[in-house]
This record gives sequence, C-alpha cells and structure tokens, in this order.
Amino acid sequence: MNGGRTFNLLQQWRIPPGQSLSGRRERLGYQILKGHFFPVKVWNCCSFRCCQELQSNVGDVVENSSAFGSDIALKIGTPGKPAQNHKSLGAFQMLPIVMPSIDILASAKRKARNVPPTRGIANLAKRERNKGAKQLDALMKELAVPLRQYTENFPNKQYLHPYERSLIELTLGDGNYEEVLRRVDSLRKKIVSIGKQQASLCAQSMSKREAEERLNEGLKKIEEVFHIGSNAVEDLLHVAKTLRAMPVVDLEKPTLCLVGAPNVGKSSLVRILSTGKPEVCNYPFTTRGILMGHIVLNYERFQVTDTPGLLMRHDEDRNNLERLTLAVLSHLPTAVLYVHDLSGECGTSPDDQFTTYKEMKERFSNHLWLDVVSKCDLLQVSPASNLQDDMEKYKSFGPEGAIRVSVKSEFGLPELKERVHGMLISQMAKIRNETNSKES
Ligand SMILES: Nc1nc2c(ncn2[C@@H]2O[C@H](COP(=O)(O)OP(=O)(O)OP(=O)(O)O)[C@@H](O)[C@H]2O)c(=O)[nH]1
Ligand SMILES: [Mg+2]
Repeated sequence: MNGGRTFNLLQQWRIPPGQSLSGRRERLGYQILKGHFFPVKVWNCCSFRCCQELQSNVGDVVENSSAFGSDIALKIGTPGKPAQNHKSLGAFQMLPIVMPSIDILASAKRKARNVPPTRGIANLAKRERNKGAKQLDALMKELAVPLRQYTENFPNKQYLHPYERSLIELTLGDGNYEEVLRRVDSLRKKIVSIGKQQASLCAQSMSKREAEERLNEGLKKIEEVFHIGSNAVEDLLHVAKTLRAMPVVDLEKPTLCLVGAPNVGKSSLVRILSTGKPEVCNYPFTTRGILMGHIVLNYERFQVTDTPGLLMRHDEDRNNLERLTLAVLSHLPTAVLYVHDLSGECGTSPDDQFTTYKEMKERFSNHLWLDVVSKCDLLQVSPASNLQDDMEKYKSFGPEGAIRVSVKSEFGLPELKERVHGMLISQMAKIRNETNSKES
C-alpha cells in the first residue's frame, strides 16, 4: 500500500470548504458515468457547458392558438403540475426528453415552410402576405411550444422527495436547475415576442415582393433569436441526462448503505456483497456518487448503496460528495454498514474515524446498524483486552461488536454476509411494519 501517497492526497482534500473539487474529478467523470455513478459538480451558473462531464418530445402546435394571442404562462415555481408527492421517488425517470436545439430549429423551419396561404385569396399581394404571416406564426409556435412543454413538465423541485431535491442541489449546484428552466422560458418569451412582431409586419406588406422580403427577414430574425438563446436548451438537455442517469432507489425495498471515511474499503466490500461493481483505488474519494448494487436472497431483492467517504469535519465544511452520503442517510430508509479501517492505510487516523463514527451513530440512531473493521490482513494480532479508554479499545478492536474482515484474505466474509442478510431481513420487517402502521 502506498501510505505516503494516500497521505498526500488526503492533505489535498483538506482544502478549505467551498473550493472546487480537484482535477482528478475531471479525469474520472466519464468513467464514473459509464459505471452508473453520477458525477458531482458545482456548476458555474452562467455556463452549463462545463457540466458535460457529469453524468423528443416536442408537442403538437396548439392549433387554435394565435401567434398574436396571449402569452404562455410560466409554470416554474407554481404548483401547476406536481410530478409526484414528497413521499415517492422516480421523478427523474419521468423527465421529458429534450431535443437538441438544432433539431428543434430544423423541425420548426421545415413545418413552417410547408404552411400554405389560406384558400381562395385571389389577390397576389394579399395571398403572399397571408402566407408570410402564417409561416412566421408557425415558426414561432413550433419553437415556443416545445420550450413551454419543457418548463411545464420538468417538475417543480418543491414537490420532489427530499432525497431527489438533495440530488438536484448537490449534482447541479444550488439554484441551477431552476436557473436553466428560467432561461428556457425566457428564450420562449423572446421567440413569441419577435414572432408576433415579424408576422404583424409581414401582414402589413403592400405588395407581393414586400411580403416575400418581410417573410425572409422575419424567418431570419426569429432564427437568430433562437440561436442566441439556444444554449439554454442544451443545458436543459444535460440536466435531463444527468438526472436520468442517477441510480433508481425503491423505497419499499430494504437498502444497505456502506458508510465510513474515504479509502477504508467500502467499495471493495460492495463488490463482494452485491452485484454493484464500483471502482476501487488506493486514494480517497474514488467513489464520487451513489452507486446501487443488489443482493438477491431467498428470491428477495435487496439494494446496496456505495457512498463517498466522510471526513471528520463540520457539516458546513463538507464537500458535495460527503453531502450526498448524508442525503442518503437522512432521506432513505437504509440499514448502515459502517466501515472502519484501523490499519493506518486509509489516510484518516483511527481517532478521526472514531469521532465521525460517534457523530453519525448518534445522528442516525434510528437506522439498523452493523460495524465492520476492514483490511484485517494488515492488522496485528489483538493485544490483551485490559484497555479502559474507549479510544484505545476502538483503535485495537473497532466499535463493540464489529466484525473483522479482509477482502484480500477473505477472512470474516462468510460471517459478514450472514450478518448483512440478517440485518436486511430485519429491515424488510421494519419497512413492512411502518407501512402497515401508516395504512391502519
Ligand atoms: N490489504 C487490504 N487492502 C484492502 C482491503 N479492502 C480494500 N483494500 C484496499 O483499500 C483501498 C481502498 O479501497 P476502496 O474499496 O476503494 O475504498 P473506499 O472506502 O471505497 O474508498 P473511497 O471511495 O475513496 O471512499 C484499495 O486500494 C483496496 O484495494 C483489504 O481487505 N485488505
Ligand atoms: Mg469507494
């Protein structure tokens, strides 16, 4: 093991709060996304392009609505269409498919070009200006309607389950979800405004030629406005992709959550215990998102989540990775498998691990809980147990009742699996009891 390197990396992570995560994340982002992790990034408010590393449903034109009619109401932040209630998960899987702006534009232009003049107009100038106004109106609607559908059908954050709300804030950055939707809506308003203006101008043309010129000019102007604001659509597309890629959690199914300091061997245990195959590396914060694996036991399917490591620090100093872990513990009914590394290899001292452990145990005392001391192949044979001090006991044995295991030598793994299965069965009974008492 490379203890020195681990220590240096850990020191890098003891950076002041709020500072952006290091370049390693940039390097890891793609792999993590492929491995079903969702990467975490505090987005720069004005540029969502940088979020590409993170991990069509264009509606029909409203036939009867006139381009000169009333504006389309903004539904963001209004209780117009709650995606679901606070108690269920799954909103990210129901997000509308966002079309790339280039496709929206191409489709709108094609449809607008095919709009004919109203039948029976004999006068050439009248017919041309009627056609021009109708085509400009059509282009405006074809662009505005999908944008309106996006702003209406992306759920209002306040209606989401608190876990999903936390995911939005921690992965996209606080306020950025709403900001992108606001920009999309602002683009829609600009399109409606320029569309009305150009169609009205065309409708006032005095000659066939003038109507043709105004039509071409109007189409160009609408396209220009759309083009200038189109990055809002691209950003919304990335928001949708990022949120849709997040692991799906079933609240009715028992879930085991692995928690502990960075680099203590959580992901190695997830690989042993479940179908999850998170990345394992000898540096802290290898795991940069929530990964779901499964355990099938007696035909029952259980969920396992790997989480980013927790350092000993105050909540306000925690990075977004640590906050994700806390969001899982706070909002999902999980059983905890807390991993302790007393080998001195992980980069967090046993003293610091003990402090964080005590805090978490107290804070999440309502969770079923199992302690495991990892990497026991690296531990000395236990000294005599006449130790009085809690900390000294912890350094030698871990918390009371902890199981000693080693992924390398496979020591303790059968016992761990048995205890984990037992805990998940208890978790299932707990969930059923809670559901029954809510129903009665
Ligand atoms: N000797 C030994 N090394 C282990 C054992 N379990 C894990 N390791 C090593 O410890 C290092 C960290 O393991 P991970 O499973 O990535 O640890 P983690 O807690 O998920 O780390 P983060 O995701 O960074 O928080 C890797 O180099 C593993 O090979 C073990 O039982 N014995
Ligand atoms: Mg990990």
